[in-house]
Amino acid sequence: MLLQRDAQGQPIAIRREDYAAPAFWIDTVDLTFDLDPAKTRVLNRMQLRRNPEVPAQPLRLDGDELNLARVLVNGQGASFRMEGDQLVIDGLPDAFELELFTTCCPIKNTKLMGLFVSEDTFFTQCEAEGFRRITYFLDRPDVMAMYTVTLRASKTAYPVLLSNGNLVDQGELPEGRHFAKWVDPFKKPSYLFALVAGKLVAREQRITARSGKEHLLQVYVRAGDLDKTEHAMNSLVNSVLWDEARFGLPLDLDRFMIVATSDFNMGAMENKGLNIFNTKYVLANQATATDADYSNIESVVGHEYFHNWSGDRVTCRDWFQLSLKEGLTVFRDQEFSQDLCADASARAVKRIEDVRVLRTAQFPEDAGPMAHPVRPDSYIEISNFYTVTIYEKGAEVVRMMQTLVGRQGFEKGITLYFERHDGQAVTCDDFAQAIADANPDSELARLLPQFKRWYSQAGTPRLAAHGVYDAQNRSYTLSVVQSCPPTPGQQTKEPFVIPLNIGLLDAATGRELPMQLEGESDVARGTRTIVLSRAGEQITFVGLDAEPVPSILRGFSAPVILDFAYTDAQLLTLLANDPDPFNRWEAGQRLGLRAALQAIAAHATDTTPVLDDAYLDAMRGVLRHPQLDAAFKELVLTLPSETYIAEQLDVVDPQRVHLVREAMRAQLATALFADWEQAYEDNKDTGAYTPDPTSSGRRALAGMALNFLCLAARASGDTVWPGKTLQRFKDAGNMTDRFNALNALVSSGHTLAAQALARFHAMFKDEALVIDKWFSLQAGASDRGGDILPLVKQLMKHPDFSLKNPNRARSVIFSYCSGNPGAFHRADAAGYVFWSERVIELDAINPQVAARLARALDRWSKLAEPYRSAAREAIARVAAKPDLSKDTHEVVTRALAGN
Ligand code: B3K
Ligand code: ZN
Repeated sequence: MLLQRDAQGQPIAIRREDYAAPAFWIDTVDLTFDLDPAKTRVLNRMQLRRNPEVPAQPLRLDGDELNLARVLVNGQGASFRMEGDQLVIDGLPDAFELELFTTCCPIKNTKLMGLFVSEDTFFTQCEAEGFRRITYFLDRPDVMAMYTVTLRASKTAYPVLLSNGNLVDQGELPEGRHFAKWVDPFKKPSYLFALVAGKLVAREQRITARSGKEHLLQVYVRAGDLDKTEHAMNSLVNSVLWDEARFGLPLDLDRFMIVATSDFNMGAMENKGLNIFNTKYVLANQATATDADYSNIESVVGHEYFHNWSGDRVTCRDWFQLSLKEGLTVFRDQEFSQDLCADASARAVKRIEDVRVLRTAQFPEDAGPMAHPVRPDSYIEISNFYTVTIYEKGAEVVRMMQTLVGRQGFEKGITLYFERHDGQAVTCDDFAQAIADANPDSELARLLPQFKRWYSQAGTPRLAAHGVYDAQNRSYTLSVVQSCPPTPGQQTKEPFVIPLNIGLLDAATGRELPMQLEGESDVARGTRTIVLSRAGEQITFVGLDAEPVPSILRGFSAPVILDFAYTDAQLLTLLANDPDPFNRWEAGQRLGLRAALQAIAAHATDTTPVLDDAYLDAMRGVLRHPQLDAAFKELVLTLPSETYIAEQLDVVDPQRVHLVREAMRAQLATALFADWEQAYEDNKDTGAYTPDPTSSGRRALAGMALNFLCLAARASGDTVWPGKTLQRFKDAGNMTDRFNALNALVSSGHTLAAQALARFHAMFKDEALVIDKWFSLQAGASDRGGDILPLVKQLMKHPDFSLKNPNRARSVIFSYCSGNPGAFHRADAAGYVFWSERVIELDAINPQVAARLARALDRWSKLAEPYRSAAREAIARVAAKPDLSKDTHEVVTRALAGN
C-alpha cells in the first residue's frame, strides 16, 4: 500500500481541525459480488451528487489493494487518474451514476480488513477504513448511503449468503451457483457494510417487541458449534428488551444476525443488522467456557446490539468523534450488565471490575506516550485509536453526565439526542449539547463548556484532598486541589468539572453520619454529589461531634486519582463499614498498595514480611464475613496488580514489583491458610451450572482459595492440597472449576502441573478457544517454576500455534509481553528482543495486531536501568525497520518521542 507521506518520507498526520465536508454525496450503492477466494469481482453502481456547500473539485475515491477494471460515468467510459491510492475523476456533472468494476484477492488478505476468508468462509471488516479494500468509495463516516447488495457464489461451497438489512430475493444461477439479494432499509456509512458467505448454521429465535412487531434473531456459527450459542442468543434477547425498556430504543429491523469467525482482529463489529463476532465472544457451553467468558459474551453482544442506535442510526461525523459512539456504547453495555444483576452487591462487583480495567489499562495510557484526549486532535492511523481512552474513559465521561443530570434526566437526554440526530453523522459536542438541553436546570447545562474539557484534555486529573476538623465549630473542612499532568502536545490543563460523591463515617462506630453543608439547612444521609469546577475548593460539613472518616469518590464518580492521606485506622474503618461497596473495596486496595510501596522502597527481599497483622486480620474478617457475597470477597482479597503498583512509582523495577507482590501473596496464603480451607469448602459446590453472578462469585472465591492453598503447599511441602487440586481438575463439571484448578497448579509451579496441562490439551484439542487458554496460561505464568521465555518460544513451535490467527498470537505473545511483567522484563533484555522480533514479524502479516503488541513497551521511560535502555533499544530497532506499516510506525515513533 502506498502511504501518504510528507517531504521527509514520514506518514502524514490527519488533523481534526482540517475536517471539511465531502465534495460529493453518495445516495445509493448497488453492489454485486461474484465471490471467489482468489479473485472476487465487485461491480459497484452508485448515484452521486455534488455537495453544493463545498467549492467544486474533482471526485476522489479511496481504494486499497484493488485491481480496477472499468470506470463508467452515466454508462460512458470516463477518463480518470490515480493519485496514490485514490481514484480521481474530473469534470463530473452535478448528479450522475458511477459504475466501477474491481477485483480483489480475499484469500491473501492476512490483514483481516476488507473482504477476507476464514476457514473457507467469506467475512468482511470495514471499520474504520476497510471498505476501500472492497471497492473505491468515499470511505468516511459522514457519507451515508442506501445499500442494495447481491451476492453470487458456488451453492455447495457457500450455501449461506448474508448482508445487511432484509433478504429480498434469492435463487439459482447456472453452473451450481446461487445468489441472494439484500436491501438495507437504513442509510449507513461504508464502515457498517458487511457480507458473510459460507457453510454456516443458525440458532434462531423470534421475539415480539413492545409495539407487537415480530423480529427474527439469528446466531450463525460453524456446524459443530451450535451447542455453544444459547448464551449469546439469551444475551441478544436481553439486549433487545433492555434497550427498549431503559431508553425506549426498539429494534428497527425484521431480522438481526450475529455471525462468529475465529479469525478476527478485535472482539466484534456492529455492522447494521449483521454483527460479525470473534468466536471468543459468541461460543460458550459449560464445558468449554469460564464464567468470565460468559460475562464477556453478555457485554459484547449487548455492546454491538446497542450500537444499532448509538453508532448506526446516529454515527460519527469523522473518526475524531469515535468516542461519540464507543464511549456511549460502553456506558450502555456497562449499564445493561448492571441492570441484569439481581442485587446491589452484584452491581457493585461489576462497577469495581470496570474501574479496575480503567485504572490498570487507561490510566497508564493517559500517562504514557500514546496519551490522547477522548476526542483526539490528530492521528496517523485511526486503527491505533480504538483505545481504552476512547472506550473506557469515554464511558466514564458519559457516566459523569448521567451523575450530573440524574438517571431520569439522562434518559430524557438520550431521547432528545436520538430525536434530534437520527440518520445523521454528528460530533461529541452534539451529544453533550443534547444531554444538557434536555436538562436545562442541571449542573451539566450550567457548566457545559467547561465540562467538555473532558473531551479535549488528555491525562488523568489528580485530586489532592485533605481534611481538617474544627472541634470548636463542630465542622470538618475538606480542601480539594485538582491538577492534571502534561501529556504529549498539551503542556497545561484547565480545571475539569468533577462530580465527587462523598459520604462521612463515624470514626468510632463506623456508622454513616448525617451530612450538612455549611450554609445549608438540609441534613442528608448517604451519598452527596459535590460538583468541583475550580482548581482548588473547600467543602465544609457542620454539626459533627468528632473528626469523621470521609468516604470520597464513592462509586468512582469521576475518572481521577484521589490522593488523601488516610491513616491505616481510617482505611480499616472504611473497609469494615463503608456502605458504598466501591469505597469499601478501595480501602482494602489502598492498604495493600501502601504495604507494597513501602516494601518496594525498603528494598525488601522475598523473605521480609510485607503485610502486617492488622491487614491480615482485616482480610480474614472479609473472607469470613457472613453477609458479604463471595464475588465481592474475591475482589477485596485480590491484591493490586503489578501494573497498577508500577503506575504509582516514578521509577519501576519490574522484578522488584513482582517479588514484593509475590511475597504478599505468599503471606496471604500461609497466614490465612485455615480460612482459605474454609472458604474452599464453603464455596466449592455450586450445583447445576449457571453463569449467574452469585454462583460465579462462589466459583471465583473457591478458585482463589485453591490458588492460595497450592501456594501455601509449595512453601510447606504439603502434598494434600495439590493432590486435591488435581482431582478437582479431573472431576470438574464446568470449565471455570477445571481451569481454576489447572491455574492453581501451574501458577504455584507444582510438579503436578505438567500432567494436568497435557491432559487438558488432550481433552480439548479440537476446541480452539480452549487451546487459546492452554497457551495463554503457560505464557502468562509466573517465572516461579523456571524460565518462561524458552517455554514461550517452544509454544510458538507447537503444531497448534499460528501467527496468522489473532486469538492464537495473542494467547502466546501478548500473554507473555503484556500479561507477564515479571517474566518479560529480564535483565538480559531477551524479553525485549523477543518482543521486537514478533512486532516486526506480525507487522508484515497484520499491522493492527502488530501495533497492539507494539504498545507493550509504552511505559519504557519509567523503567529502572538496565531495563530502560534495553527497552529503548528494542523500540528503536523496530522503528528503524524499513516499510513498517503506518500502524506500527505511529506507535513506536510516539514511544521514542516520549523520552
Ligand atoms: N466498532 C468496532 C471496532 C472496530 C475496530 C476497527 N479497528 C467494535 C466495537 O467497538 O463495537
Ligand atoms: Zn463499540
